[in-house]
Amino acid sequence: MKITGAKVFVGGPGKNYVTLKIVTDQGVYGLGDATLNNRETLPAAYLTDYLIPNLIDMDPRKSEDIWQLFYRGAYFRRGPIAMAAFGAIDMALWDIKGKLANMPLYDLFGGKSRDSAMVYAHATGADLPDLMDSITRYVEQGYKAVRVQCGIPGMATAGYAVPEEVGGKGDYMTDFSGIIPKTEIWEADRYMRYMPQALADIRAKFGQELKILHDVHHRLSPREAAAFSKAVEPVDLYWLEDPTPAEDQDALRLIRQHSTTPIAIGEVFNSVWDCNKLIKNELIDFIRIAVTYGGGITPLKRIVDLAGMHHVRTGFHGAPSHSPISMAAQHHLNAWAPNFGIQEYLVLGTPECDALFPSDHVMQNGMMHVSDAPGLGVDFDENEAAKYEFKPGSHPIVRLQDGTMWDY
Ligand code: CS2
Ligand code: MG
Repeated sequence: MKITGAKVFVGGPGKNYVTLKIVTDQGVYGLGDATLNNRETLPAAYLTDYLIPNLIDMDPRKSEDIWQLFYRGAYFRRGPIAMAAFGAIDMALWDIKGKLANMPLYDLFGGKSRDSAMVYAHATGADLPDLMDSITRYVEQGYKAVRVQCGIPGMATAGYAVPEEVGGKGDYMTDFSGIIPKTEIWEADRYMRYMPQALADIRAKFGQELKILHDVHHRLSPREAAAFSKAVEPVDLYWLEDPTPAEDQDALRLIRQHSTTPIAIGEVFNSVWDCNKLIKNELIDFIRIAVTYGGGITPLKRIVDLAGMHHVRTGFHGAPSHSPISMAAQHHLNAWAPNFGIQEYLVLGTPECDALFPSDHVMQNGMMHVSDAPGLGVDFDENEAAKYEFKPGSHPIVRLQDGTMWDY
């Protein structure tokens, strides 16, 4: 059996999805997602210019050897661009494997460990009352877990993941449009004075059953992160995410020494080596690495197993930049993983997105029911894809009040 061709598509409704399609001499094809948010053309070029020419004539069933070949053979390996490109190939080869076996991927991994997998939504508010309304809407839809973010009174700009207009209603998505980034202003002391009480108010209003998550988005120093984790302990968060930038992994010890608040980290990680120390030293509770930037299903299965040995559960990244293809790969991993925790779930869910990626993975009452179709269980409509073109975007940047650059 041979790979006879592969093609990359960039574009989509409201997002520049990077979709890889690998075709074989037996008519079976596989799909992969290489979407690297706001840098989408880079993994696309890596695939088109370097990897696809090597794939032609290879046996698509040898997903392990092909992964090792590209990873070890790259020399300048790791990093989000290369790993997103390897990840897309790996997903597509697993998709082919499942279709050849006529089995959904979760069965190839070892079978289902649960009937459905809990997901969490993003509730946001310009201010706390606005956030409370947003949470109410998700609770009414049956969500059992909600990530909560709101504007901080007195902060010059709205802050991470909150609407720019006070009192704005409805779901908010960060404005990534345009190549010149927008600027947000960050004030850690104001945030630290306000947010613990806001989280306590949310707990008081919604009761003990709701799973409450909060994302600091890498903005606190290790000491501040330790103090914040301790201050929010009575809220009983499901997790506190990215309290501090994770490049300095030893800093996580300080948080552990001061608090029992569960910590989730890893959405910007690219390999098992980024996770290894945090998992082995049991400095985190949830690993957030994504199947896309983490290099695909093959390495993620290893990370899941390593995590399981150290009481670390999964909580894979699921920002809207992930296409339904990588989300499908994660739905299968989530159905199988014995140490599954929760899944972030924000697929656009518009009729345009559903037309581009037809699938029968079903989200209901805050639970994801994985498709039983062979392979990934998601398709890609090339006629629909022809409607979209690449539109460059940028993450906002963050500065302190005096202009000092900070972490977004
Ligand atoms: C966020 C991300 O979903 C999350 O937890 O931290 O949305 C992040 O801001 C984006 O993925 C950046 O591209
Ligand atoms: Mg996050």
